[in-house]
Amino acid sequence: MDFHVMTLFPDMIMDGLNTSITGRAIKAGVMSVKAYDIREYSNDKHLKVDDYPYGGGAGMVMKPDVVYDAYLSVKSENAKVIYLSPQGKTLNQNKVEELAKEKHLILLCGHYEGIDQRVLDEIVDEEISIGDYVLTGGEIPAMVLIDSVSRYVDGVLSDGSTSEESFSQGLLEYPQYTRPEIFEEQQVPEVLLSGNHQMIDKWRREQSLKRTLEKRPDLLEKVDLSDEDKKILEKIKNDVPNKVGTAQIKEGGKF
Ligand code: 4GX
Repeated sequence: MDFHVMTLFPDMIMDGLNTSITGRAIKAGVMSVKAYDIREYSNDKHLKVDDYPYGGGAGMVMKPDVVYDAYLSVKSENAKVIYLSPQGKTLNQNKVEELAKEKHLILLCGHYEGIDQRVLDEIVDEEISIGDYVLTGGEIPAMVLIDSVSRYVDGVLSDGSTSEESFSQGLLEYPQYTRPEIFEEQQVPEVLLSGNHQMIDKWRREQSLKRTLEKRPDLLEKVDLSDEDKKILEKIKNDVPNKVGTAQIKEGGKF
């Protein structure tokens, strides 16, 4: 998979993604990341890329002609263009999996007060946000998107850990433990040492359901639960009274 990033800070993208797992994947050739410096497409001797907003107001706006010329040198037949902005639809794991099916993605990073609307209307296929907070530019969002999508690219992860992970099934992950067996007087849950994989799987499913109920009860509304899952959840709710997400149900709206 090929990621093409249009940015005023190409080093930020390359330094970030040439590290760790994405860095290894790029070196192995299973994916590529190329950053294009928008400033190189300025048509002005001072390399200006922004200007004052028509109508007045604070800050600067990135010039449409410069961004368009950069785009013309990057564009390819079948590449989808994504603009990272707080006004986009929030990125989630379903969108990540969907984007991983593309062969080429062009990611456009804005700075200042954003980019002239006319060039956005001309070239952008999809606007995506990484969350409801404001950053200084679109580079970190672009890196977040590439990092999350790369996990679904064949050959990036050594094991098949994306197919199993519980978040992709709409639940939170179960807790993990490694050696030593006792840490600060806390023992690793006995079942994990039993070697009984049927019991281990059952315990982990229970832990995923319990965690999701306690930390992110909103996720349970969207997830497809088996009859067995529903039974386990009922048992958890009755076992632990007054935990988050259980009080309203048990007390019938008393709070
Ligand atoms: N998820 N930013 C975009 C420029 C900008 C300003 C105003 C449109 C309107 C962000 C986020 C994000 C900062 C990237 C502002 N664009 N991007 N940039 N949250 O905060 O994606």
